[in-house]
Amino acid sequence: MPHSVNIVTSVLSSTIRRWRGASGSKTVQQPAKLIELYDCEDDAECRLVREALTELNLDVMIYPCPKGASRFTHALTDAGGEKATVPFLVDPNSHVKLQGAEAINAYLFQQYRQQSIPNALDANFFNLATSRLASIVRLNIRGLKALPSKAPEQPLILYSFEASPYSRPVRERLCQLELPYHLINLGKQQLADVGPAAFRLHRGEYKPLPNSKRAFLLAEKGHVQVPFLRDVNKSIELFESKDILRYLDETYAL
Ligand SMILES: N[C@@H](CCC(=O)N[C@@H](CS)C(=O)NCC(=O)O)C(=O)O
Repeated sequence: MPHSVNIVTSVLSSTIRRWRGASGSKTVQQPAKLIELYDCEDDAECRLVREALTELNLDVMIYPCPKGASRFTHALTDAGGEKATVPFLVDPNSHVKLQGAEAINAYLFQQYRQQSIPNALDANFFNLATSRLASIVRLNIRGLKALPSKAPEQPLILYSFEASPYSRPVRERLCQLELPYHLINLGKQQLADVGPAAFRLHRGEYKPLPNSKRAFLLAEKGHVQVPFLRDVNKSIELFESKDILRYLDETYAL
């Protein structure tokens, strides 16, 4: 599929979900230990969980489990039993293990915002239906299937936010290749963050919130743009979605 079509259907996907998972809270502190999520990028419930994680500004270790997956299926059943399925969340901070978007999102909001789950992220009929539709427009009608791949020694690191149209194709490929990744959520925290990286709606010098993950990325790399991939195994850092997709295929697909 041409990259432009890939991005257009990704925009459509985010629009169907009304751009949930675009904004993130102003929270600075991350929990002491990284939350873990067994996830499939095009699964309707998994999407609702990832939207909640962006909204709560929580980073997470993603263990991709696409159709026909094998790399993390044992870890998933070890964590949740024979019938465990995605989305499955492990929070080592509170020793909580949960399955399903409803239970996971209720837990995340209670634990990390002391609030009940907002309607927009509840696993109700409407949200599940729009989340399914958001996958259908990506034209993977039969669902994301595992592709043969090499396992990296260390997980990759991806800066992204759930609704980012440029990041979604990268997350899908990471999922198909069953590549584990530390997902750093960079949801929009203020008006100045809004817009594509090349022409933000706010004119003038871009100033992220002080002390935020965006501010750290700006200080380190000179600009803030997602997707941004770090592969510590190969000492590679890449900003452009097209380049990242090519890199993943060339490096990890078999
Ligand atoms: N040409 C880039 C475009 C990336 C881009 O504009 N990403 C948007 C999010 S979808 C972004 O970084 N916006 C600025 C921000 O979130 O601060 C690519 O293909 O990766």
